[in-house]
Amino acid sequence: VSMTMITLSVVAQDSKKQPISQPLIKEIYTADPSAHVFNGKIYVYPSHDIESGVAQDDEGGHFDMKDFHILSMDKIGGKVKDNGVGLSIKDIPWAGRQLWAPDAAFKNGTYYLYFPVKDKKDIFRMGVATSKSPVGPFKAEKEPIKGSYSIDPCVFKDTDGSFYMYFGGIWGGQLQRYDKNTYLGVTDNPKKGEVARLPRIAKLTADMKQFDGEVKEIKILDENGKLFLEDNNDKRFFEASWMHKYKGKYYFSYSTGDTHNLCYAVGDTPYGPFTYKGVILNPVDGWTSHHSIVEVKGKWYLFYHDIQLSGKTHLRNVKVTELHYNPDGTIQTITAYK
Ligand code: FUB
Repeated sequence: VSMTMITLSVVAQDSKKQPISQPLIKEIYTADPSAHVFNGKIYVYPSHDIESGVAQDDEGGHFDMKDFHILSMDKIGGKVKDNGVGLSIKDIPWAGRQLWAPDAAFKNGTYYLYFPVKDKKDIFRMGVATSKSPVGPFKAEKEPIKGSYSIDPCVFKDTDGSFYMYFGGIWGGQLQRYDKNTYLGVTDNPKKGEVARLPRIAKLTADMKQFDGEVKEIKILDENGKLFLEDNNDKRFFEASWMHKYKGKYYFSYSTGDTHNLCYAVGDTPYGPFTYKGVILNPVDGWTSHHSIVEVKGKWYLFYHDIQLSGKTHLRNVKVTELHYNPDGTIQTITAYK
């Protein structure tokens, strides 16, 4: 997120446009929904947007979130419950500011909440917190995950029981500050002509609290097997990683940020390479687009957000709509407004 996002914060809303779905919850602002089915129930782990009064800045400082509320529901279309504060920034010992998009996982009776937050030096790192309940309260580890950086963790459980974290986000998400997992310091945003920055993957250790080995880049290739350039900003990775598996293939989906598409690429292993396949969700109202994809009782759903309730880019609301595949495994593009 960045200043461009702020200046475009109120995207002109066509009054004739009708949203295809309604906010899951209207009492609080929520964004970046990571949805999971745990023990037959649906849980959504979103960011909790607030108006904190922080001035807008180049790096999305006004996305100044301070806690997480976990949402739950028995079925899609059913009553949505806000389970209150599941984790607060004041209970993360190393945190500075900006508690951004989380994800969650379940293993051996414990729920794990993964989150990016800036440390006291204003550098994004990834943290983990645990609970015996899917809705918390979660207890944060004392330190960030070693070797973690940038934003937007997605924790994926493969069918063999291995867990992987996908992550990264450019501009305010700081991914461009790293080369070969080394911090370069504050750098310019990626420029046209450069190869687009790549999302990262790390396998998780058996205790789910650390990276098992080196963080690796994952390749997103065009139909000719070439990496995207920064110039291809309608297709290249910006932020909001998500991984799901469908009919044995690995679907890596993400936001293109400044062009506001949610798109996807398909591969044969969790590490890729992934070949770009198309747009899942056309741009929504608001600058950011961030999602998850989950199967519930044999149907597939896209959880996403827009700014229907507030008209402001930093006060978002999460939604859900059904997602459909074509017989060849490609995903039918969704437009969030009729
Ligand atoms: O919610 C804060 C940031 O905005 C997220 O980390 C990005 O994915 C974007 O949605």
